[in-house]
Amino acid sequence: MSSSPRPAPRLLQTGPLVPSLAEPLNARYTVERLFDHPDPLTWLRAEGARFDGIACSAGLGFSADLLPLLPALQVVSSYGVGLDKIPQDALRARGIPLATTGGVLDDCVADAAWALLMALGRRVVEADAYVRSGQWAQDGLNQFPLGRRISGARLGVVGLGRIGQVVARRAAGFDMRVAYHSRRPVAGVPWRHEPDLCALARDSDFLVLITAGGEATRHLVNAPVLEALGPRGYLINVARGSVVDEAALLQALASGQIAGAGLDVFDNEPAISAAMRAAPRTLLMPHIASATEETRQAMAQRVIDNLDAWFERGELVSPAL
Ligand code: NAP
Ligand code: 8YV
Repeated sequence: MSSSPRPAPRLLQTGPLVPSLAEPLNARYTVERLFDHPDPLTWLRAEGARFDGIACSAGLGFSADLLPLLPALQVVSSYGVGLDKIPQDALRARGIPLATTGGVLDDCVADAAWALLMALGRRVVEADAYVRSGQWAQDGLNQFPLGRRISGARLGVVGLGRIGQVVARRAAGFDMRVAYHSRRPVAGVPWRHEPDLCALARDSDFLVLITAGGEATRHLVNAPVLEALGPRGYLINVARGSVVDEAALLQALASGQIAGAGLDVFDNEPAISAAMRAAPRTLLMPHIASATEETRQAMAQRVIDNLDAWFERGELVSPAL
């Protein structure tokens, strides 16, 4: 007698996902969307026992309140690498493995940090506006404000994890002097570890933030760090808005205490403050550091690969917990 095929595992989708992920996910699994329900917790109290896995994104994550309502939960697969919106402690306590897209997006996030760094230093966006507005024709040659030299400059990297190491590696092509800050020195890398973040800021022309987010790094970059970075120092943040004390940053930009900032991430994104939108000497991006066609496709595929590996073999391709 042939056994009937096993039903597809049931996934709870906790927030919106890009179509390049949602569509293949729906084709392979039985997926239900928590956020379609007006009172999600009441619905989960009745239905939660049916779910084997969670599919979520790093940007939205999900609340720890969901977990007690999911007694059969086996695995969580997240689109992205940030863990700041994922209830890591509660997952760990239940022994539920978490997969992210760690490693898949390193190059593109590092490239985006470099795009901000180069554009800030060489005033690319201002220069474009200057030419288009006709101001160049009015001023004549060589009137546009001078930029800053990138080659040979000093790069400080805050957080030398997967992405931070790629940011640092790229600097070799620009003959830059690189140092980094993290809680623990990283073995086997050629760059100097600086345990004092103010000292690193003081010694940097460009300070790139690519630490983890969450409580441990909240306002790591505060008024004293910005003061140390100084009027010739640029801040680049591709980590999380919470890593920077935004009020102190706005103050430092307004007073000229730092040279400028390139930001991909913010407090309260996407509804960032009016003060931030109007801040001088800033380049702002809408949290798109990983957003290339190639990388976003690879991230979607990795979310699925992690789920398939779990439900087929009890393993994860890129475990984070
Ligand atoms: P990772 O490999 O886990 O590296 C995280 C780094 O942060 C490590 O070097 C860690 O070193 C450091 N760190 C953690 N807590 C710290 C603290 N309190 N003080 C100083 N350093 C600290 O992570 P990753 O894959 O490189 O990603 C890093 C972060 O980038 C993610 O968590 C995410 O928030 C952000 N990200 C943003 C985008 C975007 O679109 N803008 C895209 C991808 C990722 P120690 O533990 O030794 O301190
Ligand atoms: C994505 C990110 O924009 O990986 C992360 O932590 O911040 C970005 O890659 C995000 O995950 C999409 O929700």
